[in-house]
Amino acid sequence: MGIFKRKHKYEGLEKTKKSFGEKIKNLFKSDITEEIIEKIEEDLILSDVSVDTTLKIIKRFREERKKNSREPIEIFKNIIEEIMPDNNLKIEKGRLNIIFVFGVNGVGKTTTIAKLAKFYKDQGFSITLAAADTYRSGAVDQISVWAERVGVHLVKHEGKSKPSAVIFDAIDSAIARERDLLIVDTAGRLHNRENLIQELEKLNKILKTKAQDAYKYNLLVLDATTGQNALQQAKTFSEHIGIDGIFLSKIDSTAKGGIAITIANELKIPVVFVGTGEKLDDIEDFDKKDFVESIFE
Ligand SMILES: Nc1nc2c(ncn2[C@@H]2O[C@H](COP(=O)(O)OP(=O)(O)O)[C@@H](O)[C@H]2O)c(=O)[nH]1
Ligand SMILES: [Mg+2]
Repeated sequence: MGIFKRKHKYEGLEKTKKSFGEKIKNLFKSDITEEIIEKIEEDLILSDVSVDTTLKIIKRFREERKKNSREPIEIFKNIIEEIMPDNNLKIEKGRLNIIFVFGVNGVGKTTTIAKLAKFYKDQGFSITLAAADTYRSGAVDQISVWAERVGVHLVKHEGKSKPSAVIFDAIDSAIARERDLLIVDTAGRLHNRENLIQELEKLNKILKTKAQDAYKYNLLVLDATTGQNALQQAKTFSEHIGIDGIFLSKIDSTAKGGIAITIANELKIPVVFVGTGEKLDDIEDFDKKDFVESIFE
């Protein structure tokens, strides 16, 4: 079990389980010859486990097998777990927690925020959302609808405003109301990538300096269906804004859930949630052991 209580078993992983998990599991049923190892390697790569990560897994597997008499599939699962960092998200009541959400356009940020709000509201947290995507027309309306549906407080500005102004107000409001959790929505597209990064750097700084006592967590949303592209996005963001954890959205829409393993290994950043659909409850807190068990069960 993870740090959180599991609701259900990664239902959104069906596609990955069928095309990746079952294939590999079947390979492990035969004698582990060189030919089988090569096939495992191929299947890992086909499921968006990067070449580097695949080679690392296979190398460790060979080493472990020499000194370990456990079932090969168990050794294999264990290696995957070991290369993924642990879930490090620690939202606690009785203090202000801030989740700063960012990522490129269309990855699912706003939907994710609604899911997170519901997830924590169901656990008794008091929540404020900040509508700091002030660039795209319709963005404020979209988050307003979600906030109402979930039944949480939203700080937004009417008319033209700057994201920094919304964040200032949202922090004041969250502190004044003694909220447990403030979740900040941001834009995913400005004029260009450089612009977006600069804006996010600014917002990050405001959050850090204006809410010094808060527990702040920078959450990057990545779309699992974009595969290796997601990895590139994560690299770009992490060069400029610290990333504490990753929300991997749309895992229901891909058969290549191996991207979770790649991201975790190559960036050394934990995946802390996955999005498993478009509805409010389509969210799973991430536990690497459960994840690996679910794929290969
Ligand atoms: N299948 C699936 N769709 C998702 C998921 N999360 C978000 N979406 C969809 O992705 C699209 C973009 O979402 P949105 O929240 O507006 O993205 P944003 O631009 O990053 O804020 C919408 O159609 C969402 O319903 C998910 O976990 N699974
Ligand atoms: Mg949005």
